[in-house]
Amino acid sequence: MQKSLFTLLLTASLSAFAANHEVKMLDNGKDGSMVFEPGFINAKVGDTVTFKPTHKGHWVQSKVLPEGVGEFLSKADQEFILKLTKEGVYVYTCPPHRMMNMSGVIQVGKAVNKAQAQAAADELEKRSMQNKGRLKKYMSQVK
Ligand SMILES: [Cu+2]
Repeated sequence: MQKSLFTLLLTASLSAFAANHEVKMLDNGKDGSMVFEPGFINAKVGDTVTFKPTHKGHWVQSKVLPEGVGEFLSKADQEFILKLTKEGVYVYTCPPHRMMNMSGVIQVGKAVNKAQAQAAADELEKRSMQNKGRLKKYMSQVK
């Protein structure tokens, strides 16, 4: 009883400060073609990220996640809400536009898995044919 009340209060206090971050999936944005906007987000545990299918033909797939977070793959042209349950760096991509460097980064609290995220981002960068350096720029904002 005591424990469930504590959980309830904790959940309530977390959600009171939780923010939602919106990421648009675009054919063209401020950072170029086939792009998540914004491509870098600094968030807190408990926040959510809503991926908006602003233009058609995009979706989102996880590449690197903090330990204990389940992989995700959204459906094409559908809004997708990601709940940020653990701190660390989240790297994600748009499968059909991975080669165009349509990938993004979310930092939640401390970047506990930064090395792993950096390695995945470097690999995505290396395989990109267009928009070179964009994901690298997003990763460089991880503190
Ligand atoms: Cu895309």
